[in-house]
Amino acid sequence: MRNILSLFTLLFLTVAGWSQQIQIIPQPVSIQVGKGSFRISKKTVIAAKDEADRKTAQLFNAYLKQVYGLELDIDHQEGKNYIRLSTKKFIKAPDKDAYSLTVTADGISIDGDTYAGTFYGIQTLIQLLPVHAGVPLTIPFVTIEDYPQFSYRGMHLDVSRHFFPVPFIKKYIDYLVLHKLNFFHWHLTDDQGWRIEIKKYPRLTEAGGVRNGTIIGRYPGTGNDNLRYGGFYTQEEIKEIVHYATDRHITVVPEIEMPGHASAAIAAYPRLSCFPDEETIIPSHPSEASKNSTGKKVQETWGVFEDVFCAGKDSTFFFLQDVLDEVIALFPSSYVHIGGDESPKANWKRCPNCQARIKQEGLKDEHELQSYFIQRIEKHLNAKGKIAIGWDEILEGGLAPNAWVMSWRGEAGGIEAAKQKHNVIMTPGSHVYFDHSQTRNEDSVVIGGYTPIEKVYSYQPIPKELDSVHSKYIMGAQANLWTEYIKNWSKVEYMIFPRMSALSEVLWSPGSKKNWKDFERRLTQQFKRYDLWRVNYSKAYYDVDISLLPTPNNYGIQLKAASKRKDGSIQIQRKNLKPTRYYKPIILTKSETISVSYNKGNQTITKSKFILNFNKTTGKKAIISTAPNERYPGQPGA
Ligand code: TNX
Repeated sequence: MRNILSLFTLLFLTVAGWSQQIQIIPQPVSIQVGKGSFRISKKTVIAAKDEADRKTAQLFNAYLKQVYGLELDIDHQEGKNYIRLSTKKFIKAPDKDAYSLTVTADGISIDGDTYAGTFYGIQTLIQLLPVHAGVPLTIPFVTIEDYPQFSYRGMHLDVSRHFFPVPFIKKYIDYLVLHKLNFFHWHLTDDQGWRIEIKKYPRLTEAGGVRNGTIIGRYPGTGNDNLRYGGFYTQEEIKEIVHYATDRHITVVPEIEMPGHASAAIAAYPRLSCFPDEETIIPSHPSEASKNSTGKKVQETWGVFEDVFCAGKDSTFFFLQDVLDEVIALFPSSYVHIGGDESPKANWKRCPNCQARIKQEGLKDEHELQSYFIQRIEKHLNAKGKIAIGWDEILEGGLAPNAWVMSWRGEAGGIEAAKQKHNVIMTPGSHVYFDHSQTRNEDSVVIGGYTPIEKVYSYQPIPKELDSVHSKYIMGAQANLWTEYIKNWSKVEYMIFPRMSALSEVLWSPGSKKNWKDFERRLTQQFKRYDLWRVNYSKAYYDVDISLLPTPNNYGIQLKAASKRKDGSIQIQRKNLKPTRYYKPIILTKSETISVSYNKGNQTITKSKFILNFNKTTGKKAIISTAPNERYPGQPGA
């Protein structure tokens, strides 16, 4: 009996162990765990018949080689011991990119409804592999059925404010792939640099691609670094990226900003401005080079600038159409993003050409002129078979007939557009701006805003305000990475990870499968995968919350530290003392610098320093001579 019992326990523990290993982000639609496991070895053959599946097989093989140092044979037929990729010729749900993945004693089968589906199956298989290299590649018996909830699952990258060369863009695409995202929104032009080669207008990159310097620190900054800063992608490089993305089932959406955020284009071709002879104003800390020269310049600071494309001159439209024609030829995607955000109307108000246009076209005001601008460009794109996407400002003055709206100033624009039966991509600043900090203890310069991973995870792309008829216009969502304060690649990674994991689950997994507690369990495993991929992810998840309160008898203050995580311990380090584990509030009676860290085993996960300065009133009883408003009594009470 005892033996049977322990056998039973062993079996139970093993099954529990196997299911423990299955920690996939984004959570699949259904997972059934069996008993036993299959081991990928040198003898395992990847079988794939179709050209597209063979491509996927090669990419998987490249992953195995890079991460585990293992390279497999790829064949048309499976024998015993296989990883078989096949994409069905009859398609169950073509818009769903569904796949199933089955692991048995003989091998692994991945069957996609579409080639993209099969490719997603491989991404899931990657997450079934060990999180450490150098161990057997054992995979539990499992059957997974899976498909995405939203058809648009995107990440954006601003390469204007700071430029990231081709190898990094490829890396970014790799990250999207590993998270089953399928749209890369490439923000190629802005006030601080034009980054895409346009053959007809070489000055766009020659002059518009370089700025004389950049402000130092957070806007308005403390000075200018006076370093010439530039970079752009040649058309060959653009093609290379698009090819790279297409192989990985990622659609690249190029963005060419108009009519605002146009300083770089105007610096290259001043006639695009309503006032070609007016000098560019650099509102804070211009570089020495810019101070010592006149004329139009590429911006050196951040924000919104009045010198926008002139809507009064037909030549502006001809120029933009030429640019878009070259862009269209480079990007096979059906979508072109044309910006439309933050375009001040001041220049148009005082421009005789713009005012004449308003009269001629019977427009009410400059907002309708903006709408005229976008509609005219949209018509050009539609005629070439392309769909225009714009930021939510394109609603103002009337939406272009077929445009998709990207809702960034909250969800209101998206709701309005969906009600008008326009397709919508949600990118609200409140939940998916990855340029906001994800920790309260950020020690690098960031733009502001606080968007921790919990907040991203809580996001629901379909707003409650929409009924079932209109909610189908919500195509999905996207996180944006504006790079004013992101100068290098490790910061890119630090800002996107681990929030991208939360985003992927928001967009891929069924609402019924979303569960923060369970996500946390899988996230801990995902951190190990990040380590395996050598990405620089933020440890904000382990932040220790500090609160300060007066002692009951007012002789000092008590410092309380708390962590939501239970898998480690809090350590406190005070001057001249050994670090000690935190158990209860610490009483302080004089100024001190304290380090607080979160530790797991003997590893420090996060550490922050607090400088506490005492003055005569610190911790003392305060007497308030005027009673506070009852709605704002303070903490705790008056
Ligand atoms: C607003 S979001 C912008 C960008 C800035 C960003 C900073 C949007 C359409 N425009 O130009 O980089 O805020 O968070």
